Amino acid sequence: MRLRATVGASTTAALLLSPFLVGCGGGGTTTQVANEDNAIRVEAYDRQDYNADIFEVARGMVTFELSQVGVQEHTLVVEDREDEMRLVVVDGGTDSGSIDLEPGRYLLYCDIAGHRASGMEARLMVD
Ligand SMILES: [Cu+2]
Repeated sequence: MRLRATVGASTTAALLLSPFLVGCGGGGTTTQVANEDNAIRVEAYDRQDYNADIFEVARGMVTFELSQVGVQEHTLVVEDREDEMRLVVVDGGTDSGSIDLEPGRYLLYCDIAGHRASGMEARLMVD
């Protein structure tokens, strides 16, 4: 919300950028799609959110590449499949792992205490 406090020319920039400010009260969802190798990039932010609301991948082996943007430790797990993959990022690092998924709808979330409750989850669509 800091952008809204700016005035003048900056206001125009804020309005232009607003579709990309996920979780900033503006509505709209963002989607991240896997690449041709069925690998998908996920960024974890200090505001306890990921870089998209919906992640789309293809069935079969899916590779998640988690990177930390900020300083807070974050994780990435698939709900009900937590014992198969748990990615952890600290100190600006990255982590990656793969999981075999059938078509369906899943939930991704961060299992650090309190983070999911703060909204650190996203939908995972497997086609
Ligand atoms: Cu987290």
